Parts: sequence; structure tokens; C-alpha cells
Amino acid sequence: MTDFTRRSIIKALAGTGGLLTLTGCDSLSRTPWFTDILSSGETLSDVAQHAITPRKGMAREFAREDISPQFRQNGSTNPQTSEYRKLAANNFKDYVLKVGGRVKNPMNLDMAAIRALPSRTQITRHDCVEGWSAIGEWTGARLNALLKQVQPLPGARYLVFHCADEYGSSQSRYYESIDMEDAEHPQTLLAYDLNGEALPIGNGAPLRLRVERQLGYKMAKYIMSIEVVDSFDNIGGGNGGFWEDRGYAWYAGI
Ligand SMILES: Nc1nc2c(c(=O)[nH]1)N[C@H]1C(S)=C(S)[C@@H](COP(=O)(O)O)O[C@H]1N2
Ligand SMILES: [Mo]
Repeated sequence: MTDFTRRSIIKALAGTGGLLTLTGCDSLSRTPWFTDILSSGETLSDVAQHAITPRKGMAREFAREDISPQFRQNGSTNPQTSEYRKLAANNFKDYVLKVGGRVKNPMNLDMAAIRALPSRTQITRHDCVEGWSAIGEWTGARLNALLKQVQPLPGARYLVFHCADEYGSSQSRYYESIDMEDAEHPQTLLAYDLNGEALPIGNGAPLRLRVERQLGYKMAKYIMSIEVVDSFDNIGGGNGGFWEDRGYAWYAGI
């Protein structure tokens, strides 16, 4: 692709706030020009997020009437790992979220403990890189409240979310990561309810991330553990997420 084409596409992306209207996470990640644009998007995101839209801002929230009749289920929708099948068979009664890594106070929390954390309910729009959106009402534990309890050690920079599923036929576990700034944001949740009911398996039961100022692929479903780290070097392919290891931007700001 010529520099001119690349620049035009980046300009168009900047105009839409970086949201792509394209199809197929999968096939796109293998297309070199797309990978290229996503890496250029890093720079774009830096500019867009830190100059045009301050990252500290709140994502838009919607009214009850705006909720989509059906919230699409995308990516993995029914994890097949034996670990997950066992948990699902018992309606997640034995589920325990492990929080560790560079923290003073590692914790194991069952769903009752997670539901007892300070919570928030918000109606937001989910934007997938494949070009669809859905509005839903999420309730979950505020990640900043959990961080207060585990107490990240000095030098802790990122939170890595390890998931129960292997995406498609990849035979590698889905994972994602965010920085401390997004982790402390008031709208960042470990969500357990969607539209007033327990999160369906298709949408990430029993626990999924909501990080509202970023694209859908950042919102890890089926979270099994959270690891606080100072770098991604020894995690997965070293790029901070399943799709990042396949060329997507780490900061997927919208
Ligand atoms: N564990 C896990 N999390 C995931 C995915 C996945 O395949 N596995 N897909 C991501 C993508 S690309 C999107 S758009 C959203 C879809 O969330 P939904 O199923 O609630 O619509 O989950 C994200 N989180
Ligand atoms: Mo997505």
C-alpha cells in the first residue's frame, strides 16, 4: 500500500475515532495491510486519546430505551476447556477468581465475594472491530475497589486477564490486558450481570471485563485470573493480548 493510501485510511479512522467498519476479526488479522493499519493505529490512538479525547473522560452512557433487543454473542461463545465445562455444569458455584502477581495481598474470590465488592451499573455501547455495536446494561464490581484490596506493588503497570477459552482452533487461551489508568477508571468493571440478569455463557459467564473506552476485543470474557505485571514479555506472544499477538493494536481506543 502506498503511503498516501495509508495516510487516507488513518485520516478516515481518526474521523471515526478509530472505529473500523470491516468484517471478520479472523481473516483480517492475517491480512498484512490491516495489521499495518492497526499498528499505525497505536500512534493514532496516542494522539486521539491523549490530545483530542482526554483518556480520563467517561464513556457515553445511554437510557433504558436504548438497550439493544439482543446483545450479540461474539468470539468464543461456549468454551470447551474441561476446567470451564466443570464450572458451567455446576452453575459456577465453584468458581474462584484468582488475583495475584505484583500485589501485596493476593486474593481468591468466589462469586459471593465479587458481588459483595462496591459495584456499578451502566448502560454503554459495545463496538466490535468487525463493524457491529450493541447497547447493554452492565452491572459489576468496580475494578478500582478490588485493586484497593489487593494493593499493587510499586512498579506494577498492567493487569492481565487470563480467560478459560481457547479461541476457535487456535489452541491458545484468550487473554487481554489494560494499564493502571484504565483499571482505576470508574466505568471499568468485572461484570456479572447483563440487562439485569446473570451474564449468559455466550457473553462471558461468570465474569467479564468492561473497559468502556476501548473496542470489544479488549473486554475479556470467561476471566479465570487477574495477574498484575510490570511487562508482557513472558505472557503469551508478548504483546498483551490474544488479538494483539495477531497484529491488533494494544490500545484500542474509541
Ligand atoms: N475470552 C474471550 N473474550 C473475548 C472474546 C473471546 O473470543 N474470548 N472475544 C472478544 C470480542 S472480539 C468481542 S467483540 C467481545 C464480544 O462480547 P459479547 O460476546 O458479549 O458480544 O468479547 C471479546 N472478549
Ligand atoms: Mo470484537
